[in-house]
Amino acid sequence: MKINVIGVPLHLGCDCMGVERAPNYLRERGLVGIIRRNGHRVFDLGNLYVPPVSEEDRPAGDDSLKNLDAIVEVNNNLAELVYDTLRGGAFPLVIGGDHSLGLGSASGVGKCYDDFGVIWLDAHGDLNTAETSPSGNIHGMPLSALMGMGSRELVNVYGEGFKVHPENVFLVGARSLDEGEITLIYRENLSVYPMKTIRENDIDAVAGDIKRKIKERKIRNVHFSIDIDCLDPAYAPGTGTPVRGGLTPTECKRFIDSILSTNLVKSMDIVELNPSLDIDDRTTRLCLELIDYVTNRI
Ligand SMILES: [Mn+2]
Repeated sequence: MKINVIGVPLHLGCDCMGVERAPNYLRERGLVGIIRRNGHRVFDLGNLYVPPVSEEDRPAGDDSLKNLDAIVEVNNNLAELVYDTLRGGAFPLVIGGDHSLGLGSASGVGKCYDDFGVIWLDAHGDLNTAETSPSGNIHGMPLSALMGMGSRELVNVYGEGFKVHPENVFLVGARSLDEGEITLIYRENLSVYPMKTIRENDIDAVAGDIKRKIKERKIRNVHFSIDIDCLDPAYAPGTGTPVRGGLTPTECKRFIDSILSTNLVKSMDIVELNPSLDIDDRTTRLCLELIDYVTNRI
């Protein structure tokens, strides 16, 4: 397969430095070679430009959507690159950067396919809006924006209105949800598989349930967005908002394996690795291991 690697050195959505180093950090540790050894043609498209934002650029008194303009700009460009990549018959592998980039990548997929779904593997919901977010950090808002909820600027990235039907969204691994997110989950009847459910039913059963729903809903294309904080901090400490009680690497791989076996996954994000917060490159090595695992199966 042809795989386009797209780096997004974005930290503006989490307001914590270090995560923007991840794309180059992974490259310097063999990212492209690993994918190539799995038999793919790889094109490294480099890093998207992220405009610098200074303190003076921030609107005084309003911290409900931090760094909004720059994040919208980066996401528009990312969406176009993902769209072009899919149109060219290649697989976009988007390397973050913080998870606000999921808004752009999934929007690019949505322009290519109507019948698409999103699997979001994450310790958090990323379902906040400017109104419900306790921090104003946009990396906590991309999934709600993709479904058409929240501020217009985010909802209208790369085209007016919602990009994915709520019934085609699957949130897996959540264990830290804000009040507004829980309200949204019940209101929209979202398919959410929190860690509690995974512990009670096993990760394979969860993957099986998602695959059944994918079939039922006639979803033919899947965007798979992996936030590295889905993993337990014991294995992946190098991330900005770690939460205890996450997946083991083995469970994560079993889930990935099961979802990839559908052959419906057309694009992927791997986000929120922060090399500056890591311990002995543990999380970096795990990211490379997961990328090896994924590209061995697509
Ligand atoms: Mn996330």
